[in-house]
Amino acid sequence: MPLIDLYKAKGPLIMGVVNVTPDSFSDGGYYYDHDAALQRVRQMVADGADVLDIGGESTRPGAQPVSLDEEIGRVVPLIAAIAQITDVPISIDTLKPEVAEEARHAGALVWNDVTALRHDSTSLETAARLDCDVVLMHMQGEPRTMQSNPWYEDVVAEVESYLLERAAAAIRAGVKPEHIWIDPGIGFGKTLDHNLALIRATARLTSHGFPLLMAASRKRFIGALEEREGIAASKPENRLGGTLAAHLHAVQAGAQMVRVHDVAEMKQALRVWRALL
Ligand code: HH2
Repeated sequence: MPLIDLYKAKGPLIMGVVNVTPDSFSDGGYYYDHDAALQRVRQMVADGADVLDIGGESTRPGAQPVSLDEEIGRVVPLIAAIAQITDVPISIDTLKPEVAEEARHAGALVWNDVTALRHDSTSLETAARLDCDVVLMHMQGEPRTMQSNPWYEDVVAEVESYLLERAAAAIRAGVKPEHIWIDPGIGFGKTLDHNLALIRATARLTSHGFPLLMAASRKRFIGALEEREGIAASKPENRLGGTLAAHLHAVQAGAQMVRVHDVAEMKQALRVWRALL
């Protein structure tokens, strides 16, 4: 079932992050081991995750690129093992079409691509053939250098037109419109003010008919806001308060899914938010 139908049945969805990488910015190393990752997945399912996002290559600035074989080895056996223990939909966070394809065969139902199907010339056609949900994310530049000097004339208008253009390209390639999700890409080639403007613009970004994923969890802009106010930036694992604030703002404005490291806390926040509607 497309995730949009799950959203229609359940309301705002929680995507739990499982990074199987030694160097992710927020939880790098903790879940690198297969068994530890599986344990983390069990906990996220118990905590109420609606989708599990499995990533085998970090996208943080300066992260080491991972070979195709290494990435497949990290994520595919894990996805196969997850599919054995739960019906919760699995998402593969990769920019490589070959990884998406293997992951799909192992049981993944969503391709989450931070390059919006631009990384490889076969990405668009692969997405159409795999017949799964796709998350198209905005990024300025590439992960290694994207934070060096992000610049926009009008960040909201530029991100919006990029996402609509990528959605149109996906549809032209044969991806079903109901499979398309968009994501403004918090922290991907953006300053603090760019990130704040995009979160503030959630209602506008959701007004085009494509469901929106907001992924602010533990991101650097939360620490940057603290620094702007003259206090030390919190460490990624201490950014839960900022994460919940950003995500509740987005959900209130119509975001259909949030991507988090802390599923139980996000679930509780959404429960209270919903009770107050
Ligand atoms: N952010 C990260 C990874 N994947 N996917 C989408 N759709 N949107 C995002 O904003 C996004 C993403 C980076 O966060 P994280 O997974 O915590 O770290 P890393 O890339 O270092 O593994």
